[in-house]
Amino acid sequence: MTNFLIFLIVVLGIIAVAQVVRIFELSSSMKDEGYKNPSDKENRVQGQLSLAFMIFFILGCFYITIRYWDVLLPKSASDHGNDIDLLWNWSMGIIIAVFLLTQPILFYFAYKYRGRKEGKAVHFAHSNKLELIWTIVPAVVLAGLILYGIKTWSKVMNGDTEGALVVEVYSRQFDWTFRYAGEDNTLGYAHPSMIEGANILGVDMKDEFSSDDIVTTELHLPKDRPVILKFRSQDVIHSAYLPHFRVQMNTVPGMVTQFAFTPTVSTEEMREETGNPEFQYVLLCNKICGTAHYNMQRDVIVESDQDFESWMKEQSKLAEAEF
Ligand SMILES: [Cu+2]
Repeated sequence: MTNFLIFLIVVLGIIAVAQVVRIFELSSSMKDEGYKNPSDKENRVQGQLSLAFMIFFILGCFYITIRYWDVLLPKSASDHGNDIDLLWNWSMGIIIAVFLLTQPILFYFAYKYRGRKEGKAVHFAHSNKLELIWTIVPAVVLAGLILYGIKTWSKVMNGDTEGALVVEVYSRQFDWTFRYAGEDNTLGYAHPSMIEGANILGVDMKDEFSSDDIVTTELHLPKDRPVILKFRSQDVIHSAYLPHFRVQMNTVPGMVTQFAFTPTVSTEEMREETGNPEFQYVLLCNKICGTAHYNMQRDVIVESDQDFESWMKEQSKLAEAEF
C-alpha cells in the first residue's frame, strides 16, 4: 500500500510538472500571436457540457441517496428519537430544496450568459434590494433552524428522569462493562486508583452504596422506563453510540458524562417489525480509539419489566463477586 502511494505521488508530481511546462509554452505562444478568443461554437459547446454535467450531478445525488438509504439511521426506538428525526427531516428538507433551486440556476446562467462575439457585458455595480434579500432570507431561515435545534436539544437533555434506572457504562480499550446501581439506585464511589485485579471499574468496596451494585457485560434495559446512563472511561476518549435510541455521548477519562432516555420498543417488537429474528440493538464505540476500535460493541436488550427483573436476579452483586 505504501509503495503504491509513493508511486502515485511520483506520477502525480510528473503530471504537475508537465502541466506547468505546458502553461509556460501556451503563455509564450500567446505573446507571439496575440490572444485568440474562443469562437461562439466553442462557447456554446462548453455551455452545453456544463448543463449536461449538472444533470449527471443531480441525478447522481439522487442515485447515491436511494442506493444507500438503508445505511442511514434505523427506525427510532426511543422517546426523544422522534424529536431528533423531525429536526433532521426539517433540516434536510430545507437543504435539499435550496440545493435543487440554486444548482440548476447556477448552471443554466453559466450556459445562458456564455461568451458571444456580439455580446456585451452589462455593468452592474450594486443593488441594495438584492443585497437585502440574499442576506435576510438565509438569516431568517438559519435563525429558525438554530432556534428549533436548541429547543429540541434542551428538550432531549432535560427530559423527565423521575424514577429512572441508573446504569454506569464503562469503556476501555476495547470493550464495554455495565454497572447497575442495585436496590438503592445509587452507584457506589469509583476511582481509577482503586482498579485492582478483577475490579476493573475501580469501585470503592468500602462505600455503602457499592455493596448492591451489579456488574454485567450485557446491557439490559426495561421498556418504557427512563434510564440514566453514566459514562466513564478507563484509558482514552471513547464515544458511546446507540443509533436506534438516537443516543451518543463521549466517555472521557477523569469525568462522568451522562445521557437520559426512554426505550419505547422492545427487542422482541423490533424483531417483528423488521422481520429479522436475529435483530439486536447495539452499543458501538463511535470514536476511533485504537487498533480494535471496530470491534468495540455490545448487544443491548430491551425487554419487559418482568424479564428485566428476572435477568437482574440472576446477576451477582459486586459484594459477592470475587476480586
Ligand atoms: Cu473506539
